Amino acid sequence: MKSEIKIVGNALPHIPWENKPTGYPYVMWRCSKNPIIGWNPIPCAARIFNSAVLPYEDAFIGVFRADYRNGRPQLHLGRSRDGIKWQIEHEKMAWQNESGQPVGNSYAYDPRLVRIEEDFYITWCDDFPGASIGMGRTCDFKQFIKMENPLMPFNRNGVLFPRKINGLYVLLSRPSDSAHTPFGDIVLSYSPDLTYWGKHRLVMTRGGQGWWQGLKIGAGPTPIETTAGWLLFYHGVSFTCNGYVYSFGAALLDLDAPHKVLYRTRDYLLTPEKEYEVSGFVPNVCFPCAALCDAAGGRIAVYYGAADTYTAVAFCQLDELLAYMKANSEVF
Ligand code: BMA
Repeated sequence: MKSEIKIVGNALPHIPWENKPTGYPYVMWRCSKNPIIGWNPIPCAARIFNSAVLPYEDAFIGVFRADYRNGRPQLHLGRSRDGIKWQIEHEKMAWQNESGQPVGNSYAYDPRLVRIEEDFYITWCDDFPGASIGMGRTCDFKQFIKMENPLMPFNRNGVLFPRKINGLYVLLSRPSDSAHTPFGDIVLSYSPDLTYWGKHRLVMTRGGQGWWQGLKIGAGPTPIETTAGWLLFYHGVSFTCNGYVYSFGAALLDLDAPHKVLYRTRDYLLTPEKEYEVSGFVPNVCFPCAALCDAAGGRIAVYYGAADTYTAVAFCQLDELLAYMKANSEVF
């Protein structure tokens, strides 16, 4: 029986999609074309991963994390007709301030991309100095305006909700340190104008029974509005004797008070298993930063970085995912 719960949004008939392989027992399955972006994809960059995409006009657009051959990451724009084959621009995105003056940066990584009303907003990890959340906007993907940093350092994984809630913009973030942060919980903040942020609330903490999320957690793609709550994919990290392992799970947040967690996956949905996830520049990383949704079919395609080297895609169906989350939830 089909559930009555729906994605709030538009139909996306051309969403990249593959049906679940027959007999596959889990709720999330990988795209057979993975990895969709491999080593040395453009002349300046050795690796493109942890990137964000959206439907745009009758195709797709994305902001990509490109790690240069000197090791530093920058943001590049990319376009695709099918969401799988991407043409990434060879020059990094050029930012200007509100007065039209060019602004540079020393690095930028882990972008998220969201449409709010008529504008598109990009959040990323910026150098404030030190890891902090950068925020910018565009209305045409030609001119990019860097806005004020919303929060003080150190912070990462800034993710905006796609609409105001009770008249306020909402930003998820993960307070951190300036290095490889051995802790981290997800909080949210409200703003009337995308400049001044406050009313900070704890959303959820690391830990619980799920050792996969025992060390730290961080928001992934833009939350997906459903009639039952906001669906948030998030990464969770476990600390092993061989280093960090990045998996991802999901939570359902209350529609009107999104710091309230309704369900949360006790087990991961996806963990590094495939060669392109367990082996690369940083082994054992699955790091989701974007999701495309087809509201008509309840289909969701999650884009994730694999091993800090590749871009990959995994699929799920809203009905099946929510039923699984309800039956296997641990909220703490
Ligand atoms: C985190 C971020 C991510 C990266 C992950 C694994 O701290 O820097 O960009 O994918 O580490 O290296």
